[in-house]
Amino acid sequence: MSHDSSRIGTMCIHAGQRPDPTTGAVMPPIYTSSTYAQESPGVHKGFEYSRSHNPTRYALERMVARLEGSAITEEQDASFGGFAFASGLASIGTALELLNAGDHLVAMDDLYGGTNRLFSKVRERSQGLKVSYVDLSDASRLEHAVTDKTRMVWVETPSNPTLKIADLRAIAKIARAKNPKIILACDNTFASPVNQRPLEHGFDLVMHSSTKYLGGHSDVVGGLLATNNAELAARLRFLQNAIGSVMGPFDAYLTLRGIKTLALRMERHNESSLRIAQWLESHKAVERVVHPFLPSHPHHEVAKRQMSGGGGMITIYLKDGLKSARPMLERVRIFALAESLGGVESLIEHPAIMTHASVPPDQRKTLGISDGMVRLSVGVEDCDDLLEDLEQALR
Ligand code: P1T
Repeated sequence: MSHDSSRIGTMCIHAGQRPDPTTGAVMPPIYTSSTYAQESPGVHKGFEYSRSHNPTRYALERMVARLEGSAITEEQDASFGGFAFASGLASIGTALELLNAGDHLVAMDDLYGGTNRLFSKVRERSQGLKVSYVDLSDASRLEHAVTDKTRMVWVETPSNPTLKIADLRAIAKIARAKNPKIILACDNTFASPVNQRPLEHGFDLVMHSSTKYLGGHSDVVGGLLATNNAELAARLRFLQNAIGSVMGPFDAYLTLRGIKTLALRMERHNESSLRIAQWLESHKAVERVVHPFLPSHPHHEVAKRQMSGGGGMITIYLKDGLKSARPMLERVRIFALAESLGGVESLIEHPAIMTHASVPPDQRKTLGISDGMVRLSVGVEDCDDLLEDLEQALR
């Protein structure tokens, strides 16, 4: 059983996978053992201790590395340049350890609230990082933002929650011209590797909150990194073990199981969310609808070039602010009022009060994270039911 297809639907099931060498099991066993017996000190089968090496975690790590288009071989890195962590934020925390104290980081201005909090309230203090928040949906702004001390550019595209699109290729071109060694990192959570693969656009590092689309069933928290740069892979392998915020084997198994249907699920997320976004655009209670594949999106052209589908996220601005947002959020029946996204079930939330409450109010104001903003994660239910649910809630 082996394959070399680079088609995403096949890759989601087979990439980096191989039958278990002892039994032939087609799904990797959940290896719970925290340690591995050695024949003689230092003589073992490549597995010493489960924080450092775990076969179930490796199976997931190989999968995400291949899905993101890494060409790293097993000789270069045991899991092809993929790394799994206890949460999305744990993976970002480890990626930031690639930097030294005092380094400068250019970050997208619109980021998940927890990422913004990690940068500004933790690592600026504990690591002395200097972070510039820049609207990278206009790549030319990077020209002026990069300094002699810039060591990393951190992009979220589509961004959370305003769904801005950054032109990855343009950013890579500008950054490389300034300094080829700057690490270009992209949080690919909203797109998933089915819709967008940043390494193909010249980025070095991809990050996922696998809590979202990759896991896909709102039943597991996790984070992933993938690189196609062997030197970065070696540093990440060291850091993953040295810091130790690794994903456990049960979670790795669940995430891998989720990924098997990722391509199928994304097809439905892409299709239903676009249909709902179009419907919302003509609704009288709605002031503005943001979805990357709507022609009205300010970065629609870049989105169409860079992404094969628009993803399942929609952001809307209601005309009467919180006065109409609160009753709508209380009245939905199929959409669950909850943080998170990317699961099979539809979720809806209020970024200003919920996911982005940790973003300072003045920054929220600049970004347009207002009281009338509502974020939808369109699930894979029957789309007619979702439309009816939104219709009755908006009424
Ligand atoms: O929650 P965790 O697995 O630690 O992932 C953090 C994270 C990182 N990046 C993006 C783009 C994210 O959306 C998240 C988590 N986001 C939510 C919980 C949310 O509702 O937006």
